[in-house]
Amino acid sequence: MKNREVAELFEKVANMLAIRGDSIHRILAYRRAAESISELGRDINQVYAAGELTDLPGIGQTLADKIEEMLTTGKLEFFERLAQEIPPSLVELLRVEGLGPKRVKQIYDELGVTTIEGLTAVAREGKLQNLPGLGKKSETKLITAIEALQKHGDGRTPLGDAWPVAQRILGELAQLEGVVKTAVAGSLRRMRETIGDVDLLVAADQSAPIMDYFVAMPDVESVSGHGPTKSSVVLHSGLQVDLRVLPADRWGTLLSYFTGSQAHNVKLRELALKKGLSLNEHAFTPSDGSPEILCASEEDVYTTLGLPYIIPTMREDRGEIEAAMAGNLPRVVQLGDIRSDLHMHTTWSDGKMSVLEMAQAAQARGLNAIAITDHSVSLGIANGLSVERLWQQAEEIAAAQAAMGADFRILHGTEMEIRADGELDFPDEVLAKLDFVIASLHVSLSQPQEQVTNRALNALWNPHVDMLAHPTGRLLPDRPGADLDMDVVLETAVITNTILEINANPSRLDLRDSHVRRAVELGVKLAINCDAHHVSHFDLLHYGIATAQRGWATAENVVNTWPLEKLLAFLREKN
Ligand code: DGT
Ligand code: CA
Ligand code: CA
Ligand code: ZN
Repeated sequence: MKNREVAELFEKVANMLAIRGDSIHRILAYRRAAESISELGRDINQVYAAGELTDLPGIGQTLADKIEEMLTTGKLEFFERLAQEIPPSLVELLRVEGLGPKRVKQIYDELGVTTIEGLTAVAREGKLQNLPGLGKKSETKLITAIEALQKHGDGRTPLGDAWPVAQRILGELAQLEGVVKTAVAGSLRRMRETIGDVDLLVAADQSAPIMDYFVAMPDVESVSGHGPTKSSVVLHSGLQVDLRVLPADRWGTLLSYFTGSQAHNVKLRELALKKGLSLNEHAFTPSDGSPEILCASEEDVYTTLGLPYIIPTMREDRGEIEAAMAGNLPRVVQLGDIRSDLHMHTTWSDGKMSVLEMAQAAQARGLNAIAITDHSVSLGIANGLSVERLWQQAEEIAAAQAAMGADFRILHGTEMEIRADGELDFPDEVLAKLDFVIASLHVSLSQPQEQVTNRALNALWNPHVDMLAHPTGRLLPDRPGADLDMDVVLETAVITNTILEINANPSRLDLRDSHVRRAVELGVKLAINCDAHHVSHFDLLHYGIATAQRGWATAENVVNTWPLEKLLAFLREKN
């Protein structure tokens, strides 16, 4: 079996366990394992052969045994047994908005429905409305939700598509009378690279006028819920948006609960229980009958639990709660820490602005240095520079440097192609004269793992190469990028002291969060760059910062937070 097949089977088991009503811990364990394997940069069969399965995050001995069984027999006995009880096709029903595992179980038990087609049929025949807890209204909503699913699918939306839409809607809601606070929540606030649905929160005393405005917005295609505390809509783009409205004195618990992740919340609730408190979106409720504790801020929620504040991007139950309890939660890199941007393009290749315009825009955003890194000759499609044009460009850079003055530094660099055969686009004597050398994989990304990994390694071993940009070359949501052996790439980057990029463009986010985490553990140097082709792209930086935070990177790990002198000294030492 391949990585994807193992991950999918675990994900399916997690969902079947949820439908069966199993313990949340068991469900989350399978889900975590599925995630861990799908993020793995190596062949799971190799990890197994090396006896290293239990080194993977979220894989203990029990799950390692199950993986071994799958890899050696192609089957999982536990799944087969579970399937006797819970038909695997029921998992499909969870894709329908508004259908949770309990409801799916009920519809299966009472009506024998196992597929979406079966569900549509019983809904149209009016058989759902007679089930306990369901009515005519929920039946109609389910039919709408099935239609939305069939029309738009349920693929996850890239972060960079969902974020601006959420900000615009929140901006509109913030204008309404009586609105005290607004926030995004859910995976969007945690800045996951893809978003299932958008969760918005509003604090206000009166919810009705806000809900009425929300469901009537012009970009709403259909309304799948319209209630006093929660409404849900599907936009014409297919994006689903949930809105919750609650009074401001409960804001802290509301925001904390709906930010998730679910696994993080489960741990918070367990901590609360140990203190004799039950925690939900409304309040902490003491078990001894004393009055509930309201939290107006998230800080209050963490303080009540005896914890320091944990930022949303770290709330994935990847050890952050344990680290917070032990007092060694890292201070991860912040937007304000960034002092330079080391990867951008101008009209010399496929950028839209001049060197001076890029420098001025960067300075206006508070940076004190940039590297101009246009494409190299073999990337003809992006008007890559020949050696001759590269030296002509040096003159424009010198002129722009003179215009900017001593407070701002423009480095002359290149984003050099690693060709399909692994050769670098410029000879060493050219690279030696540049201030900053990026190597990139843009072509032949679908080569077999060993071949494409060797190309990356060839660049890392070149002493003039300072940074490997967007290492895998993936494009969200559909182009997976090169099948790099990430462990080898990261280990080589440590040995050669080469920077790996966290490309902030939301269609890249490459390195991705889990690779950043591994890089930080190994001591790889990182840089967070916008790969700007236009001055407006400098505003994408926050996506890269969030990805770095999700990988627990500190400012020290990220070279473009360093003072300019320290950065230049590092680059000089590197050739
Ligand atoms: P998504 O939408 O799939 O990208 O992921 P989330 O994390 O945004 O999940 P979503 O939209 O289902 O719910 C938003 C947050 O609300 C979630 O992170 C935690 C909280 N939440 C929602 N439903 C439940 C639940 O049934 N149990 C728990 N513990 N938390 C929930
Ligand atoms: Ca969500
Ligand atoms: Ca939601
Ligand atoms: Zn670039």
